[in-house]
Amino acid sequence: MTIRKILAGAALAALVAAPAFAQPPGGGMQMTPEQREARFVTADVNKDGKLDKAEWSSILPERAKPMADQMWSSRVDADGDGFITKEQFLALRMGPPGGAQ
Ligand SMILES: [Ca+2]
Repeated sequence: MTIRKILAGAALAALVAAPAFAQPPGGGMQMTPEQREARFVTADVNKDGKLDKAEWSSILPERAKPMADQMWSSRVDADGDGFITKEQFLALRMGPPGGAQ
């Protein structure tokens, strides 16, 4: 009886735990590199392979747009050339405002 209970419990635990392995680390909230690249392509409306501030700010979430100027100059276009390349875009950490810089 006790052994049957333990076996049943182990089987149940395996069933419950199994779907967790299908989830990416972090609960799937992070965009994959492929999704980020697709976003860059969407934002690059003039297809010159880089984003200017207007293109970049067009893909910001609404709540982040009031901070677009500050984010652009302090974090995004850090070298101040007026554009970000795809490599720079993919390297960005678009974390919540006030997070680690
Ligand atoms: Ca562009």
